[in-house]
Amino acid sequence: MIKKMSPSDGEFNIPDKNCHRMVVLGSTKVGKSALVSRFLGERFDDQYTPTIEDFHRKFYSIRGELYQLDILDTSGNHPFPAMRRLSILTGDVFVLVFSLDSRESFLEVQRLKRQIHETKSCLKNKTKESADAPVVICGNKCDRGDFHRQVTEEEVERLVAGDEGTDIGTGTCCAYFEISAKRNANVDLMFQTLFTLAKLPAEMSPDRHRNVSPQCCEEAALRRKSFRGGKKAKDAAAAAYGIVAPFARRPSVHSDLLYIKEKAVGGGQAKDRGCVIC
Ligand SMILES: Nc1nc2c(ncn2[C@@H]2O[C@H](COP(=O)(O)OP(=O)(O)OP(=O)(O)O)[C@@H](O)[C@H]2O)c(=O)[nH]1
Ligand SMILES: [Mg+2]
Repeated sequence: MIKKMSPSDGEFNIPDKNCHRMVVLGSTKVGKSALVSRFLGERFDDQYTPTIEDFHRKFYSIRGELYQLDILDTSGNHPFPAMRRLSILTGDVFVLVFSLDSRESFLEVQRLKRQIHETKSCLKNKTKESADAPVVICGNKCDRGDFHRQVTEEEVERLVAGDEGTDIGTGTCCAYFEISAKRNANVDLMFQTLFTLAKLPAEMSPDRHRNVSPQCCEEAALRRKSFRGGKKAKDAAAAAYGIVAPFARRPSVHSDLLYIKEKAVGGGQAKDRGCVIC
């Protein structure tokens, strides 16, 4: 929902209601960055590079309407808990990743699901936002097989349903997928489900639109003009395109904080009511 445009993005003029932020959370080395790479149409990398925090932005034209999706790839080491809390406060949709071969990473996803619910509940009464933000839980590395598996399907089902003994919401906005970022297995279906849960177009999923390079943008705009009114214009309006912004910069922490403060009715009153923003 945070709309921050660099000057070169200004021409897109995307309505606020079409700007969303997807936050990817989970323990270290579970494959968050590998999953984000798949989302951005990049190749899988066997090399591990720790993430501090990566920000990406993707623009879409879907059935004639423009959308902006910001993607926050967080650190599994979470050296700054306040940053994690801020990423939850500013996030609209969440991907929680654990590795099927790591029980500890599953326990971390349990904690994260609870933290998302508690953090969003804090804003709930002050905004129209629901406490049950759309969440998809991913059991990654299913390519490693049952021999390495440390988490049972029943345990995950209980977590998704929200009845594993903790009061963490109804679970109505939660789904689970076993995926492999390495093999690109179940990844597209997982994203489609996430966007559907969030009431966003399923075409935002990587397999449901055509990726266009930023250089093609102007050309496409020109062609749109020349197609105006014709069959080609109608076809273009019905289609779905995506562009990964090449030099997207993360909005500053300050602007994120201001956004949350404005969102929480009364801003400063939030603290009096027990809602500490950072
Ligand atoms: N076998 C297998 N390995 C994977 C898969 N996804 C990621 N990996 C590997 O797991 C390691 C960690 O992947 P990352 O995507 O960097 O993990 P991360 O969760 O982003 O880690 P942090 O940035 O430290 O939080 C890398 O060596 C990846 O190549 C998968 O689906 N299967
Ligand atoms: Mg990473």
